[in-house]
Amino acid sequence: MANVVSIAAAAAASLPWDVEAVRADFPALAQLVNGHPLVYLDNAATAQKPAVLAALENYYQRDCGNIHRSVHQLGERATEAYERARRTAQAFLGAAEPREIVFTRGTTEAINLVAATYGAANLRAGDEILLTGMEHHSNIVPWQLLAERTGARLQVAQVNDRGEVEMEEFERQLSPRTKIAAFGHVSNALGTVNPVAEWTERAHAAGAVVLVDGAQSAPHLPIQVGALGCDFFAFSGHKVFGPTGIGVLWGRAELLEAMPPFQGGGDMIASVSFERTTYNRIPYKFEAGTPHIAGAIGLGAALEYLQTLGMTRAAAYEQELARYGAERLAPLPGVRWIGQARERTAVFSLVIEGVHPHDVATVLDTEGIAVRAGHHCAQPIMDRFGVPATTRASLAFYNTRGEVDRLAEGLEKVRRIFQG
Ligand code: C6P
Repeated sequence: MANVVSIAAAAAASLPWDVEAVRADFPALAQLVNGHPLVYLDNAATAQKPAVLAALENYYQRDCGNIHRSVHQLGERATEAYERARRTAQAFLGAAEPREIVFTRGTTEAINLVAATYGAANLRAGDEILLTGMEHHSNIVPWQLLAERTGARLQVAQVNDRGEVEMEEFERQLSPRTKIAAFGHVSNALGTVNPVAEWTERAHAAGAVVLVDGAQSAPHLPIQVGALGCDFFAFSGHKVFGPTGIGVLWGRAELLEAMPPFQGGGDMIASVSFERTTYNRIPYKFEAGTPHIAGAIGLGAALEYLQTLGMTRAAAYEQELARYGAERLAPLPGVRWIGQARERTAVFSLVIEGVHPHDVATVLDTEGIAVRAGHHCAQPIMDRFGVPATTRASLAFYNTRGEVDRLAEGLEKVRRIFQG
């Protein structure tokens, strides 16, 4: 796994990060909100977009045809652009072949796909599915549904006070009954970067198949699925600076080939009769119906943009910002944040004594600062830390130290308003 320390070291030797030039690629950042320059710190929920709009427009205004079925020029161009996006996603993940890339609606659908196909075909009563205590609901509920259908059980590796799952705990929850281990690479609620390559090795040794929820790592860390060693990796387009409604499931070809289809419909078949249907080859077997063609093309444009920027340099810059944020927020009286993992991304899940997280977010919004308040679709980890909700600031490579200062000033204002 690309760990944060090695990323920082690699970046020390590379070009400086010109954050103002990067910001110029994101038109939404240059607006006033409530009379203040926008400070967008809700990147874990969804990220702002660079050049993808041009790719969407080009598809809708020039190349608009359906894919894989029309021999006319527009259909051919659309198919080429869609399949090029698949190759870009393959390169972005370091996957072996384009056919290992399945376009989905996002991380949520990707995990549901694996649970409903691989899971339903391979799990039996008494089998176990290993999760961790910091999973997003999208990486809990599909497995609960599977458990209900099959009689399998969920096992949960618990989180320590720093917001980490210790290796001993992870291993304690593994057993020969573990058939699937599914865990987040980066926690959306805490920012913890999990040692997923090491966990994968242990899970494989126990005989389990491994799914990594990459929704919060793909936007912030260079990903090489080969180095992670996992069997499935899922991420969402809108969090990697691309469109909503599109995402990727990467899976090992031999697993995808053996899995039954997810949904039935056009394009996922080789032949259909009322007696018998045979299925298309992968990845088309899992892409029933007309897909989100424009979304895939837009996602491809976003991933090409990230490749040009360089994920290693972006991650190193974000690590610098995370350090600065910790320095700036730690001394604020009455403000604490949950999750103090040794390996973290630039996420601050804040709790201000005596102030409801939604009130914090509302006051910050009057200052033009966008954060998220709530349980972040990760209620079990909120319960673990004994809070119903937090105010979460989640940073990206286009945020600046000046914006972190604005956040700190905004939090001071919250305290003045509510605590006098
Ligand atoms: N987390 C957040 O504000 P979708 O909705 O399918 O694009 O992604 C789901 C998902 C899965 N796993 C993790 C770790 C996630 O963080 C998310 C989405 C957003 O934290 C919206 S709830």
